[in-house]
Order: sequence, then C-alpha cells, then structure tokens
Amino acid sequence: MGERVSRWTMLGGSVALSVVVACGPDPSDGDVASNAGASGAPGSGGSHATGSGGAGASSGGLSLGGASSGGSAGAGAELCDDGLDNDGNGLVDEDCTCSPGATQQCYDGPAAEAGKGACAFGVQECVAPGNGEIVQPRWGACTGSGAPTPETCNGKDDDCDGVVDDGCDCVTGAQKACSTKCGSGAQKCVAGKWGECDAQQPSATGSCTQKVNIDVDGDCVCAPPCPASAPYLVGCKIDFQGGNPNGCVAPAKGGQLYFQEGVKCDAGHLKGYIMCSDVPGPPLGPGNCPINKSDPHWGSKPSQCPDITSGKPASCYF
Ligand SMILES: [Ca+2]
Ligand SMILES: [Ca+2]
Ligand SMILES: [Ca+2]
Ligand SMILES: [Ca+2]
Repeated sequence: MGERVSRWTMLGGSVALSVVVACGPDPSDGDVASNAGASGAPGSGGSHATGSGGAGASSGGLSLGGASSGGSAGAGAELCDDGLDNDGNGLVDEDCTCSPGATQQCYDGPAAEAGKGACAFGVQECVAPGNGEIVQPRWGACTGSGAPTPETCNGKDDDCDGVVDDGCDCVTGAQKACSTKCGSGAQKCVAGKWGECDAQQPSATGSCTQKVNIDVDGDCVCAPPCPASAPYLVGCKIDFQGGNPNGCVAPAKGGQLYFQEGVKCDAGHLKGYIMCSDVPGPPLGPGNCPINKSDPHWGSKPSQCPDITSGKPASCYF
C-alpha cells in the first residue's frame, strides 16, 4: 500500500508539486523521495495537501476496483454482480467474472425499472469458458425478465415506474355502488374513469320521479300507493281493457289512484303505470295522464268520476 510522493522544487521559489500515485510497484521509490527530502523544507506542504493539482494525474493512472468514478460514461458505468445493465448496452454484468453454473437474478432493461411492476427480474447463468477466445466464465444472457408497456388502468404497474395505474381513477371494468337523491344504483369504471351513476338523476327542477307499473284486475279499484321516497302522484298512463267508452282516474285515499271504467264496476282489467314524485305536481289531466277512452275523465277525487250505478266502489273511494 505504498504511496509514491514526488516533489519538484523550482529555482528561487518554494513551490512544491506533489503527485500521489496509488499502489503499484515502485522500484524508484527511494530515489525521488530522497531527492525531495534533501532540497525542500520537510514540513511545507504535506504529501496530500496539494492534491488539487494532482487530481488529473491520478485519474489517468491505474484503474482499481472502484473504477466507476473515473469512466467517461458518468452514471452509466457497468457494475458487476448487481444483475443490472448499468451502462445501458443491453447486456447485464458483461465482462464480469463469475463461478460457472452460478445463477443470479437480472434485468436487461433500464436499471431504474428493474423489479418494478411488470418489469420482473429474469435469470442469467454463469457460462463456463469455451475453447475459443473466452478465457474466463462470463454471465450469459438474461432471460425471463419483464418489460414495460404503456400504462393501462388494470391494477398493475405496466410502465414500471413504481406507481400502479398512474393517471387512472379506477381499474377499468370495476363497479361500485352509488346513489343520487333519487335512489341508488351502480357506476362502472370505463377506460380508467368512473362513469355516471345509473341511479335515477333528479330532473332539471330537482325533483325525482318514479314510474310504477300497474296491472290490476277489476273495476272501481285502486292502484298501490306511490313509494315513500316519491309519495306524490304526478302522472299516469292508463289502458282500460273493457269496452265502455268512459274511463276515469282520480287521486284517492292514501295516495292511491282510483280507476273506474264506465258507470258500472264491471270491467275486467287495466294496465299502465303511474308516475310518482318527491314533489307535488299539477292535477292529473290529459297532458300528464292519457287514458285510452273516447270519453275520458279526470277527477280530483273518485266521487268526481261518472256516477256508479252498480257494483261496489273500492275502499279508496271518497
Ligand atoms: Ca451493460
Ligand atoms: Ca451490472
Ligand atoms: Ca406505472
Ligand atoms: Ca396499469
């Protein structure tokens, strides 16, 4: 571990240059050192004090194990035994010796990606020397390592930057429950973004309506009431199945809708739907509650329907 220190003393001055050369055989050691010691003041500069002037010289000298600091490649010098392609030439730990038959994990893409997300490590094996120019075992090709692809919203780190689904709000195809003031539903993730909630949306005025299908046997009967979340009857569409030209609908007790065909409670069937809302609406009429009759009637209560001459009005009648 000897150091060789060389000094030159200039005429008429006391400037001394020191060049430090690390290690190595030094057959002339005694000559130079003794010369310097004879001419200069021994304690003037110290052997390492003038290293700034000698730095350039040392970098051009012997290359030791830690050679990474001296190469012109800067950050890209190949390091041995790390399984990475530090210098970016597509080869992993090339020119590094190894034990024949040994294996190590490796990644043959940019070192920053190695082991992240889709960029899984592969394996390389130490190849024994052949009978050609190769005189020492070398690491063979790195096989099985992953590679980056453009990031997609799939729950994986495709581009190997260490962030799963960067730029995505959700995993495409995922689904979650959602609700509006009008009810509950679900929303799906499409291309990484949550789609609209399929629950009913409020109208422009902020109201929520619900359509309730009706399919009722009989005449002078009532449809079930509107649901509690939309208790107001605001519309309907009614198809009476009987042959009488008269048809009548009217709001009835308990939020129900009364149906009457003709003036006898003798028709068989009616179908259609009622519209319910969380806010009251205008009275039922031809605009919001069409009826399939040539002589339709809309009452504000059942007793405003045409007089019943026979049969029993429903309990909702008033
Ligand atoms: Ca390399
Ligand atoms: Ca390497
Ligand atoms: Ca990513
Ligand atoms: Ca992804």
